[in-house]
Amino acid sequence: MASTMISLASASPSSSQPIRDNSKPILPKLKIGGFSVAHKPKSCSRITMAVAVDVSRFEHVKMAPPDPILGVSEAFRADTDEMKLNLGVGAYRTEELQPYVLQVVKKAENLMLERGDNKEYLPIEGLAAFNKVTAELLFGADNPVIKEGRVATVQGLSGTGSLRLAGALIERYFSGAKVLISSPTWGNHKNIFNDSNVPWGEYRYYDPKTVGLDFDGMISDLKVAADGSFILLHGCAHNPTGIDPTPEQWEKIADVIQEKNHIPFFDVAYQGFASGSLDEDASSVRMFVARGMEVLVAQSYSKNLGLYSERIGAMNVVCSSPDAATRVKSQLKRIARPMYSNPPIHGARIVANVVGDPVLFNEWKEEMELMAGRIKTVRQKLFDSLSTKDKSGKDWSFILKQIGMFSFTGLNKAQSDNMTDKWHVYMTKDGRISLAGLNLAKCEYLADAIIDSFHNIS
Ligand code: PGU
Repeated sequence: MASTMISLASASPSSSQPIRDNSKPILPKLKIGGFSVAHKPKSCSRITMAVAVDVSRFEHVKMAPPDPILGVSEAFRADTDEMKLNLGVGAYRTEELQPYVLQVVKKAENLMLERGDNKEYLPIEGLAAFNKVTAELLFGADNPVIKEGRVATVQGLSGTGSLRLAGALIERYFSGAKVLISSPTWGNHKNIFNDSNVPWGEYRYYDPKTVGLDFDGMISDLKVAADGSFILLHGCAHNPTGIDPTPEQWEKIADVIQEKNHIPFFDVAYQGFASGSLDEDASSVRMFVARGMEVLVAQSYSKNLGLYSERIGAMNVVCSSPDAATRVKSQLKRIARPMYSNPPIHGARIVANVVGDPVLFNEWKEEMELMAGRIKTVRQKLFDSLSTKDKSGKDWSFILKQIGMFSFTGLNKAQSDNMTDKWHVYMTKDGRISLAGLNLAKCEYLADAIIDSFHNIS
């Protein structure tokens, strides 16, 4: 804490308020009621008291609330119960509930060591080899938009940083345009657009009655939105609900977006994690692009390559002409430069090495299928355990219909609190559990916790 001298001057009425004046000479101090008060001789016409108080210049800074997702991991770490289970953050764990570094990642890193790759600054737009393969992975290598040079791709600080770049681009060039996000969505979307000063609204997505997609609600909300809005869509494995539109529904969504001149803005954080197939999980994005639409796509390698803290992802803007793509890219670089100058190289090289090498690429696909497969196995086991143990007749089959890392249990906040307080199961308060943090051994325990919370807490 800093000690601040406050001078109290009483000579003129206009200076009767306490003033901060660091230029005054330090005066002899008297102790009054715990404060040190500086004393000045009587002959002086101005009476000045300098009060030294222990006061921080950050006194007005309020405590921020814990993050609804990453804060759950902090609480988990502090819990000493041996049955504790962290189903909060969407991070893949092994059957032993340990973090997993993919074998292909280790191989790519060894390659980097063998080659003696340096650590020079990357260009503002990132590693060229990464930008090339990431766009190819997303759109398909032989997609005309790539061949025609119509995609502006810049490396971003994973999915979040890439979304934030797009937020800044929208704020600068589409002043007043709204971003419409699904209700519910990944919590950080709202923070990203708030901090980008981009207005946002919501479209209906989840129907608690059917525990499924509120397709009609979604379509009518897209129809009434102002023309030319940005529509944020989860490319696959919708977070938190695990409910994706069917291919037919995607087509209808694209119809409305085209009719309304909206701009589709995809967040692809789980390519390969929903179905186990990279191509299948990119099919929604590719369908919009095939219609000739201009599309924004944020990509993340946190989950599918397990590169969480390497912060590697990309922002892609598909434009109707190569010229527009060049200009958009130049502006994305301009936004990135004062924010973080240029992105980190390590994760970019890993992705470039894995995706750019046919042998490693195939090994990656196998490992991804393994990860996606383990999640599907615990999903099935959780459903079986719930169905066997719960005698109430409740239909738990929605768990099997959801895809990706998460299950949206339908538990409310009080029930979710019970999961944590009584059962030491850490999860987000919207009722989402990450099945990637669950193993077969703990499915029965989790089922007991869910049944107790669902039936005994209102
Ligand atoms: N978009 C969606 C839909 C996500 O679920 C996530 C991660 C991201 C983007 C951003 O991930 P990056 O690591 O920045 O690439 N959501 C996880 C991870 C924890 C978090 O909230 O950042 C989750 O548990 O929801």
